[in-house]
Amino acid sequence: MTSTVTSASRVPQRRILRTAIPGPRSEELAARRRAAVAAGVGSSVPVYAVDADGGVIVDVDGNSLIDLGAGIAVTTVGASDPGVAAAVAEQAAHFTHTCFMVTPYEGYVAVAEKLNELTPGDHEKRTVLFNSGAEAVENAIKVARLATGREAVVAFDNAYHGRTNLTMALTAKTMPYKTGFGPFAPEVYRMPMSYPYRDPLGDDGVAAARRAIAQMETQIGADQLAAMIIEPIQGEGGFIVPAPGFLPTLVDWAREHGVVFIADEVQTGFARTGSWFACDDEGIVPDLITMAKGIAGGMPLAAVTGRAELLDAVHAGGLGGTYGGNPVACAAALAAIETMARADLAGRARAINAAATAKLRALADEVGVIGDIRGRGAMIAVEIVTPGTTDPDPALTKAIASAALAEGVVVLTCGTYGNVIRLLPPLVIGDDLLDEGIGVLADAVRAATR
Ligand code: PLZ
Repeated sequence: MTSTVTSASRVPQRRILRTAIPGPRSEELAARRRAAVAAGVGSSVPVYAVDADGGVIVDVDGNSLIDLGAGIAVTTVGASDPGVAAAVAEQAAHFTHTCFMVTPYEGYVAVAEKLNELTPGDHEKRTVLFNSGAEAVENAIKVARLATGREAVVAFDNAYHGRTNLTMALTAKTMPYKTGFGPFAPEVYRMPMSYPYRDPLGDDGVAAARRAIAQMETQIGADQLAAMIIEPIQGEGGFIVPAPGFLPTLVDWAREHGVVFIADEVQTGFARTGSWFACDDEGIVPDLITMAKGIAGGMPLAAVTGRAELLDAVHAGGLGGTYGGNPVACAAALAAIETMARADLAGRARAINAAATAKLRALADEVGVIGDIRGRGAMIAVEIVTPGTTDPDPALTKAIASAALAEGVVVLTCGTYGNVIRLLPPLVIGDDLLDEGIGVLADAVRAATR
C-alpha cells in the first residue's frame, strides 16, 4: 500500500477501549439528548465525540474508535486536517458571512473555478454553491427544468437524493426517509436500475439501460423529460455499482434527446472512488454534477457544476440562498481539495480498495453470509445474505455492525434491504489502523455467524 499522510497525526492513531461502548458519559449525554433533541434524528453510533483525526474518533469516555465511516463519506481528508483547520480559523478571523448575494468575495469564485476545472469534461462550465447535498440536487433539477422547458424527471430504483420534498420524491426507499411525509413533488418517474447481484440482466449494462430507456419512451416520452438523475455508484441504496455500459448508454440516449443528465456525486465525489469523480472511472461526462460531503473537509458546502448554457439560462436571482457558498466553508473546500491533490488521496482510495477487498474476499471464503463484495476505491460494501441464497439478512447485518462497534470500530450499514455493510474510511487512515479495523469487522462477522 502507498504510504499515508497520518504519520504526523495530532491524535494517536490507535484503537483504545477504556469503557464499554457506550460508556457512562455517553449514556449521560444520551439521556440529556432524549429530553432535548427531536426523536426523529437517529445516530448509528451511540457515543459522543470530543475529538477526531486521521482514522480515529475519540469519545467522551476516552475511547478511541477506528473510523470506517468518515461521517458518511465526508471527512475524506480527516476530521481535523491541519490545512482545513487553519483555513477555517483564518477566514473566521476576518469574516464569517456577508452573503454572496449581498457582498460577494473571492473564495466563492475560487471554489467555482476549481470545480469547473476538476469536474469531468472540458466544456465551458459554471458553478453555483449551496449548503447540503439535497439543496444541490433540488437546484440541479430547477436548472434542468428551466433550461429545457420540460417538467418530468427520472430517478432510479434504490436511489437516495435527500430529505427535502423534491429529493424525497427522488429517493426510492420509503422507510425511514419518506413514510408519512407526503405528498411528494410531482412529475418524478422511477426507472429500473442495473444491480448486477440482483438483476436478471446481471452484467449486461447495455441491456439494463435499454430496459430503462424503453420505459422512459413509453411512460414519459423523451420530449417531456427534463432530466435524469443518478448516482454513478448508489450510496444509501447499497453501494450498487451498475454493470459496465449502463451509464454510458443512458448518457448517449440523454444527449440524443436533449435530456439533462445529472450525476449525483454527493457521496462518490472527491477522490472517494479513486478518481476525482466516479464519472471519470466510467468515461462519462454529465451535463450537471451535484457535489457535497467530501468537498470541504467537514464544513457544510454543496455545489452544482455543469454546462454553462444550462446554468446561465437561469434569470438573475433565480438561484441562491442566504448561506450558499459561505466564506468559511469555501476556505475549507479550497484547503481540502489542496490536501486531496497533494497527498494523492485518489491513489490512496485505490490502495485502500486493494487491501480491504483482499481481506474481505478471504473472509467470504470462510463464512456463508457474504453474498457480494463490491464497490470502487474507498467505497466498499459487503452484502449479507442467508447462506446459499440471495435473501437479505438485515438483522444479521445490524448485529455485525453492533459487534464491530462494541470492539471499537465504526462501520455503517445501508441498502434498500438494510443488509449492506459499507466501508467509507477517511482516506488518510493509516495502513495498520485500516487493517486492524477490517480485522475486527471480520471477527464480528465470524462471531455473528457462529
Ligand atoms: N445525494 C447521493 O448520498 C446524502 C444521507 C444520510 P445531504 N447521503 C447521506 C441521511 O440519512 O440523511 C446524499 C447522498 C446523495 C444526496 C444526498 C443528500 O445530501 O447533504 O444529506 O442533504
